[in-house]
Amino acid sequence: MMNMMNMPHPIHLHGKQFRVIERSGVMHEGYVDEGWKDTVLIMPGERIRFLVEFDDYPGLFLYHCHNLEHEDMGMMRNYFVRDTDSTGQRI
Ligand SMILES: [Cu+2]
Repeated sequence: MMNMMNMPHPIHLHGKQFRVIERSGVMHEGYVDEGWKDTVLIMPGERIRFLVEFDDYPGLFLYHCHNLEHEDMGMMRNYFVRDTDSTGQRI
């Protein structure tokens, strides 16, 4: 079985745009983290932090690796966003 952790992953969020605010690795030539994105390339061992707003609707969202072999092998996940009130309690 292929070790997917030693490969770059172009990670895509469905239905949302985001901004990369931190990258743990080095900025390689040609990388551009500025601006709004829906996909970001993450190199092996690297972590990123990003900001995304969920101000229009709650619900089930999806992210996945754009490398189709990775996606087919499980690098596709759902996450659920819930509404909260001003104190952070779920509505
Ligand atoms: Cu991948």
